[in-house]
Amino acid sequence: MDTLTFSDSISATTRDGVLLVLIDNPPVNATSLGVRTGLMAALDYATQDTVRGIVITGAGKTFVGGADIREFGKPPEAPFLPDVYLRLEQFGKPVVAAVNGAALGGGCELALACHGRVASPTASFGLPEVKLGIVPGAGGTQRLPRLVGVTTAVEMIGTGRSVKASEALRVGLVDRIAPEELTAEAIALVEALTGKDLRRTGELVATRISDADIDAAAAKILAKARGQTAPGEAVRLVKAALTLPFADGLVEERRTFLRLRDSQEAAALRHVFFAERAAGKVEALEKATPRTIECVGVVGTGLMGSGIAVSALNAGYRVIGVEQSVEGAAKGRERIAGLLDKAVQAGRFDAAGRDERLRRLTVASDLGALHDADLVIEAVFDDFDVKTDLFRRLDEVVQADAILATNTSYLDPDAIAAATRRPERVVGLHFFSPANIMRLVEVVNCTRTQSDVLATALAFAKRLGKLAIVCGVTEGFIGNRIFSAYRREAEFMVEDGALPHEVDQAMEAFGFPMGLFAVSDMAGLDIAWARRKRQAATRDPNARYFEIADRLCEAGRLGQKTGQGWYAYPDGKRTIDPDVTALIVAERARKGIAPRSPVPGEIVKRLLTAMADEGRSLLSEGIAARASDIDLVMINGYGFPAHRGGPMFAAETTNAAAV
Ligand code: T1G
Repeated sequence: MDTLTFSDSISATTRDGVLLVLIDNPPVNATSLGVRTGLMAALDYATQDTVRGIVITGAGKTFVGGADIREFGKPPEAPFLPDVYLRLEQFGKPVVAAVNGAALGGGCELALACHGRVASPTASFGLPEVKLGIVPGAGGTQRLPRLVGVTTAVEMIGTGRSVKASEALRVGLVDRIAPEELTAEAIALVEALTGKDLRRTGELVATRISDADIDAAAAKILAKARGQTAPGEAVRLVKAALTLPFADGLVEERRTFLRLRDSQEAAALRHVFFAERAAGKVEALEKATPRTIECVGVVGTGLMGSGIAVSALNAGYRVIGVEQSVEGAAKGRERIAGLLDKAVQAGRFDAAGRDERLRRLTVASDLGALHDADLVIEAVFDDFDVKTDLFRRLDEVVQADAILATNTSYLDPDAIAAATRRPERVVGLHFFSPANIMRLVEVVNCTRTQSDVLATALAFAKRLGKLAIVCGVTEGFIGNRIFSAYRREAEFMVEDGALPHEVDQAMEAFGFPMGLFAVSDMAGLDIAWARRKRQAATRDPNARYFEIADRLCEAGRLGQKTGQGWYAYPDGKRTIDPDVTALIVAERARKGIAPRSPVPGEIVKRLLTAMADEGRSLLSEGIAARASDIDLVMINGYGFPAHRGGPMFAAETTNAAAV
């Protein structure tokens, strides 16, 4: 069979009069200019009488991963994707998509514009544009509701959720699933459509189940949007498919897409997209070979340890939990089984999946059980003596090439490593609670950590599906150091004249799910208080010290758990408490501070600056490898709104805007 070449990324062969078009644009077959011109050339070629129809498929494991996000910063070049898809949909012969993998964004829109869709069992379909701060721009908001109904379309496009092939078949997104010969099945569908009136998606009528269903789906999406524009715009466009003629709907969609594509929100989310892919690249490790990990030990199966154990079980590892007593081990196993039950109830996997995980779990009360573990993670009480003693004992138990990882949040992992005879095998794995849910892990490259140990820790974190960010040794690593700077500045603002609820309201309006003082009340004020009391003896007497939090703790106001903290919680509802305001006023007077209320915008600007300044220190000290890593830590571990790009991105663009 001769191969026809239509562009640098589109080629074709012919089988039984059907033109088999292959999109080959590594790494994800993004619909770059070459793909668009090649598809147009293939359609020109297919007008010949010898061609009965067209099958389009992708090379490699992805069908089409969407438009080329890297082109977004540049002026769009014709032929534009909507025009390519419109021509394809209007084509006089059957065009069938043979979806061999992920069909996302423009890839899903390509499939929607075809007259039929056959999927491999591993195919998936999604319109994730809202995750990039935009909306589908090549017909997705108008074609999807016409194929699967408005309610499903609102949910899929408003959340950006992907659906597997089986769900796509159920909702009517695909016509067939081909477990074997995908291309042959697609050719068969071309034959079945030949000579028939072609079902053009744009000519279908979008079905409405009920306004209540649509509004319920929309309400859920808007509630989670928290300051983002794209989800609301996506919902508006999908609902417009019920009222606007198809052509008008396409015009409105394209106008909205172009407006959002140039928005700050889209720039921020594109920054996050590429930042996540840069994070995993650590130059120093290019030559390091990760060790094989089969058996993972977790010492301490409390809240953190049980979450880590579940995360490792989900990734397919054998897991050995260790507690200090037989009763503790039984409780630990129960806790882990409870988390697995919750995952079954949430539909993450079925009962068989849970049982298979439990078969890979052992929970013992003797460290000797870890003799053959390849990696041991400690998740015991965050006390230096407890951890160093444990590492000394582990040193005697595990194999010489086993890796020891500390989950400490604030202690010095170098000092913990020094308690062992082989500090080069010690690394930090700072999980965020709950560890089976939170994506973020700070992988701490201790001073003596060997490069293959670090590479192994990174590979392990990635296999757990975590967003692994490498950092150096400093108190609080990246996240807690930035958060401490944020909290310190917020406290000083309260001393200077702002009130806690004003700070919280400003940061929640910026996009944080909860303001800092509300978060402190939820976590409990006593934890930080205990740390401040431990540090009192070595604190610099000349440094500014915020005492109001101490006054609250001394008054027994420890947060939600005591019904009072920065706020009062009558019936559990967060309420501004005049007693706290009075205490703040008194403290300012005692320090001789003449309070000044912040001007609009000052709170956000001052707190973002504090975070970015600390971030710049982390970069200059070599603790963080790149500014975008800092953004990812704050977004994934501390609620920084992704659509603002993270503290470093926000500070940079805010400054740029100010210029
Ligand atoms: N454009 C440009 N580069 C992309 C890309 C894209 N759409 N998708 C991935 N890459 C790069 C990525 O940066 C990385 O580069 C490499 O490919 C491998 O990615 C018109 C306007 C497809 C599921 O949002 O979800 O279509 O680091 O590590 O794990 O309405 O990539 O190697 O240099 O993620 O196998 C909508 C985004 C776009 C999908 C593959 N589409 N991509 O996952 O590989 S907007 C998306 C993904 C749009 C239309 C609108 C995933 C993947 P490098 P990877 P993977």
